[in-house]
Amino acid sequence: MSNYDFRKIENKWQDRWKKDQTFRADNSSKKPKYYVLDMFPYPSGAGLHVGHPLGYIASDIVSRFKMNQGFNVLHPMGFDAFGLPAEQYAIQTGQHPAITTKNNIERYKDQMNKIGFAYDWSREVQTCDPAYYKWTQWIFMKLFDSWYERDADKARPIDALITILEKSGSERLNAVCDEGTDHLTAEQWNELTWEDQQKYLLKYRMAFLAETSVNWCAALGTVLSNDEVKDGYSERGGHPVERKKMMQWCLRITAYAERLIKGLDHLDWSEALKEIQRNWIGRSQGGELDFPIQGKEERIRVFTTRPDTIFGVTFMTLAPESEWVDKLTTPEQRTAVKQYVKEASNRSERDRLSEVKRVTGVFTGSYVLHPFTQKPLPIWVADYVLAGYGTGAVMAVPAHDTRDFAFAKKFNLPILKVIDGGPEDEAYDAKEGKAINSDFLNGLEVKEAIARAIERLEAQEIGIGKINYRIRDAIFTRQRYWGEPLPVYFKGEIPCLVSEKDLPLILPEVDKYLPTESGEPPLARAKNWVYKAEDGKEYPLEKSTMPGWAGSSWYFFRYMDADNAQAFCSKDAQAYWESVDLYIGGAEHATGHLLYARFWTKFLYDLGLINTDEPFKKLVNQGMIQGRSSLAYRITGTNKFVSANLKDQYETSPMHVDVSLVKDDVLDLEKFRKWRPDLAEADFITEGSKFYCGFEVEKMSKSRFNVVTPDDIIEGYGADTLRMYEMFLGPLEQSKPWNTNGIDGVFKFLNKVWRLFHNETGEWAVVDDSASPQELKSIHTAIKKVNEDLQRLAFNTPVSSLMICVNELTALKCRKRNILEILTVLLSPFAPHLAEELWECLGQKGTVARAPFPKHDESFLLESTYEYPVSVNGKLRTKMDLALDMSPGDIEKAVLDAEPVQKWLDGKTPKKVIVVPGKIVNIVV
Ligand code: ANZ
Repeated sequence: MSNYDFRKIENKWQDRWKKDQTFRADNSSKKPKYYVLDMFPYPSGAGLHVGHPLGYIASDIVSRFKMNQGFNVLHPMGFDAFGLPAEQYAIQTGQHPAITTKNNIERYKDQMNKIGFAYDWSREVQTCDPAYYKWTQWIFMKLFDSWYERDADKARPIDALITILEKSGSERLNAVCDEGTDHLTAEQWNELTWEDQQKYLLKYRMAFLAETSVNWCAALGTVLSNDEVKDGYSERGGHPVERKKMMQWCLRITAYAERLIKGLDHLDWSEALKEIQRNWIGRSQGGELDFPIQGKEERIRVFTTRPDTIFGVTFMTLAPESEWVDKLTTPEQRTAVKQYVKEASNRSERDRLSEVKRVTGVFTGSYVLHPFTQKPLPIWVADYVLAGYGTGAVMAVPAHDTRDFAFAKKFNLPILKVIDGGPEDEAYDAKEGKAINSDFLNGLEVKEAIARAIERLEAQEIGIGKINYRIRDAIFTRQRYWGEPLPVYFKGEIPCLVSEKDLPLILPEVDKYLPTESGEPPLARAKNWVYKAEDGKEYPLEKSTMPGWAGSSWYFFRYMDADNAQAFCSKDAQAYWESVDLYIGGAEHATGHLLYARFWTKFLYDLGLINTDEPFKKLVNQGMIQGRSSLAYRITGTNKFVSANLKDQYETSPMHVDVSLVKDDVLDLEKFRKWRPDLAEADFITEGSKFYCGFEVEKMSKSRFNVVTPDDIIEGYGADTLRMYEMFLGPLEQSKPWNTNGIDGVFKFLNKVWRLFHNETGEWAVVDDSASPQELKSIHTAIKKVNEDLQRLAFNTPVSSLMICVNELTALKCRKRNILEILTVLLSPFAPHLAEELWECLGQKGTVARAPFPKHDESFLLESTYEYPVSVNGKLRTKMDLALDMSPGDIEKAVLDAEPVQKWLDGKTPKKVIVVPGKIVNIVV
């Protein structure tokens, strides 16, 4: 090969790797293991753009580096293949989502293979594959068949709960269950009908049915998570979303709240990411206390983080959804309250919390009594109080809480500052009598005062200390087609699991992917969507499917043992691979996927099915690659466009232009006119002969015509250039715009590497001579840098080090085998195709991916020679490179023998030779 023919090289090695299964990981190896994982993609119709592979390239470099270091590396890839886009497409076109998904996956794999990833494709998973979702369903069954025992602090099989209930009832049970679950004695339990026992168990199961208030999007026919709703509209499609109560499957993630927080301490994740999870889980320590209702026997319970402010309470606020609202509204207030509750129900939780300025509320007409002072306090309804948090009721302390303050201001309610435990308002104090004994809070720091207040509340049986978590149980159903069917059928109202032998419960065919006319999910359209139970009778199956995050909550275990038909992952495979050593993916999964995956891992661990309770030891969020959009400025209301630098002279509106029509910001007018029929007649005001576009850095997307695909780059420069260039753009975690300005430089670099091994006429030119100290120094400097940088997951700096090294070796005209062999291995994680080719040419057997990674030798990095300035009679005449460890006598001899010095001596014997080792040689004649 005369020059760097990247197409030929890359095709050759991609075929070879596939044929030889080079990157197949071994489940029973004596080598140490290393598990590198990317967050698997949802295969969208648009394919990969250059932003997607950023993380994949980084993880691939780490995988290859670890292979070179002698690890048995697991580096798999798969597809998160259930999801909304394929289903929306199905609704529009009638195309089965399975077909769309399959096509998209093929496209993705093709694109990935062209980048030369070292994946073990034999372990590929697709979440929509029945052989895979069988186990997703199986895990769901385990969740249904488990409960959480607080004393043991873990999930246990439901049978253990049944045994406890039979023997001793639930009185002494310390378990996670629905709010307000009544206690039963053993007798009561044993006397319950089967139906009632099942209903009771549902209050404890880790997967349970509950009526929940959800974001219902009628247009999409499904429930959306809070993340998927923006300002009352669906993020996807912008359809209106309303709050609605629905029966939903939920998972009791709240049982794991504390463990999910504590587990973070031991993970090698960024502090920022940990903080996001901590905030999401939202632990708050405080107390719950009861306020008696005036004129009634009942009490309203509130949750407060500041029980020490109890003497500053001047009113109470209830969530509009609170069941107290209806009970406490007086006839005079009924119309106003009804109206208010209706309005509030259409505001999303996020809006209700964030719109601090929009203070709204309504008086119920009723009062509670202050638990210490007995003073009546008005009860209001306010939508800043959330139904699902705490008790849905707040003791309002306007002097100490901003939202309560705003509310008190707006509705003219008293504001009472608490100083040293008691109220500031002496008049109040006097009027209400001396019964208030708030002395117990005097002179304490807030923290102490809170503790003291809780003690007092508990002693007087007014309240108890309580830790609350903001996280809610996770809704686990979607009223959609393209997801895993829940392995559940109904005997009347009672949900029952299908038998394990009937898994997978295959997603049925339907005539349309829409909800039915009566609003039932698409599965209601399936013929015969029933289950034949052991009693021989047929029962209706659940019609909702699992949410998108089901399959992604455990896929990292499946890769360990992907073909296992007997188990989701064998114990042996799990014992060997244990957990993911390095996980790379987008920051947008901070609260969704990463929490669910941790939750399922802890659950499987509790049941003894796996050996670890954290799935991802180290995690890195790669930055986004933004698009660099091109804009052409249209003179408003015309079909005339003006070059960017002249645009201020006109009234213009920018229009996105496909980036493929633009080079160095200059628009190809010919192509532009052909781009769209309405532009065929377009006019231009140019600058000289050129028409310049403006630009904007923004998200890469089809609608902005700024998408660059890896295929485009590979076509022009090859995958090795793409890989190195993406790394060269900057630190992995940073977001950066795609900008091809530097790509030529990287391409030239790889050509330069090629030319180190080949002479001008393209022939192999590597020689067996021994290396010089400078060559050794150059390569060992690179070895050191690359090792150190990859160790700390820096990918841009080793690319520069390799460039420096190649420049130096080129300048030294180094074609020496022992140097170039090292260079080839150093380069191989970054530019694996080129490295394999050179490795083969060097006569090496086997893949460069398994060659030992070079280690540097510190002694080569030290300066071993020094360039002595040699003066004759005080005038600098020449310079000489001499070893630093030479004796002054040897230096003198070497200098006097040297030809340039002989010339200056002109046959004379020097009178004096002054040698300063490591500095200078001076000759006096
Ligand atoms: C009295 C008080 C005085 C409060 C004070 C705060 C400051 P975190 O930290 O988020 O847990 N609260 C309780 N339940 C609520 C609900 N369902 N919706 C909205 N707000 C609720 O917040 C707990 C505090 O938020 C509680 O403590 C309560 O107000 C309010 F100087 O009680 B606090």
